Amino acid sequence: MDEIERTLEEFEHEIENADNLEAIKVIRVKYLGKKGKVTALMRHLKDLPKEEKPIFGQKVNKLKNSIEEILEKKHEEIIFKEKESKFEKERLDVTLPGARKTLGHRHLISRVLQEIEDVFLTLGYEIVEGPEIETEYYNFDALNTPEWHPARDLHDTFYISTKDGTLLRSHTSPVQVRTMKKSKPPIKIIAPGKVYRKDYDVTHLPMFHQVEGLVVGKGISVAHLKGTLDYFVRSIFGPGRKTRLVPSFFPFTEPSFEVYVSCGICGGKGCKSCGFTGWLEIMGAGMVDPNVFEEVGYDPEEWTGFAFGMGVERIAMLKYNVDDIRLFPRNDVRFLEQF
Ligand code: 2NL
Repeated sequence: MDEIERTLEEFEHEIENADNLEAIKVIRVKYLGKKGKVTALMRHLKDLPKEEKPIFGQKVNKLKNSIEEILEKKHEEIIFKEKESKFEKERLDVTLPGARKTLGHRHLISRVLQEIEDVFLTLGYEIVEGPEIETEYYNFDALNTPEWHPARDLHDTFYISTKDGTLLRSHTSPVQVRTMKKSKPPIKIIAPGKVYRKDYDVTHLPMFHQVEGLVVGKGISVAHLKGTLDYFVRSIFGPGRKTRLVPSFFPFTEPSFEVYVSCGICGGKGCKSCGFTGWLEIMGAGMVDPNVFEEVGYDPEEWTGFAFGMGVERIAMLKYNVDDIRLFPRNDVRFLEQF
């Protein structure tokens, strides 16, 4: 009887300190297993005198039932605690704001180029493209550029080979020459693309983007050129802006002009950003030189035309008030994301 009492006390002490399922299993085997303490007490029953058997039997049974009950309770308790600590570890605050994804966008130069193209598409122009590796013939000769012209200099143009006259085009005019040679007038085209010049400072890049335009027809005059440039300027810079033509010179146009737009900052009064003139230069233009028409097989007595050429980076600088052209290809996100 004392042994039963002691077994229970011993069991209660051990179960008190058990804190995981493995420990419970060990205790269960130790007491209720085949070689366990309770099982041993059961076996002891047959050695007792007949009259002591019922009482002893009852007590051992009670002991066995208590142990089973306590083990079961402890088992559930541990499972509950383990779940609780697992949930605590996996705790998630669903009310926290999400991590915002930053969205990229197209480069400012791509967008301004698209805007320029859209203006001329609206006016019914066709977009034509051509090779960036050109020949001296298409880049200079066909455009009435004399042998001695400084633009042909090794210091200004990237020659690939001076032997066969291959070079990186310095403007997109050769695309227009190729188009005129391939098709008959009337034509109305723009030629956008990359061009290359040996220049690098706040207003010049060795590679920049150009859009040239060419219109050839019967009776095309400076009035058509001025009207077209006026429409272009107001589409890109806003309806309040004025356009002005100033006499200039290019080998491929006669007459030639520098095209100016009224300053958007001072409204034409004169300020620091327009050099106190009230005007900003945006492109070159002119009436196609008869020599260029002769070269491509158009009769200059029958056809006239105007042409213009602009730098996309320059248009972007004027429109968005950027003071250093080198910021565009530098691609610093802190700059790019401002547009
Ligand atoms: C400038 C000046 C210009 C042209 C480009 C052109 C093309 C042909 C015939 C005649 Cl095929 N002219 N292009 C005409 C005048 C000016 O560009 O300063 N561009 C940045």
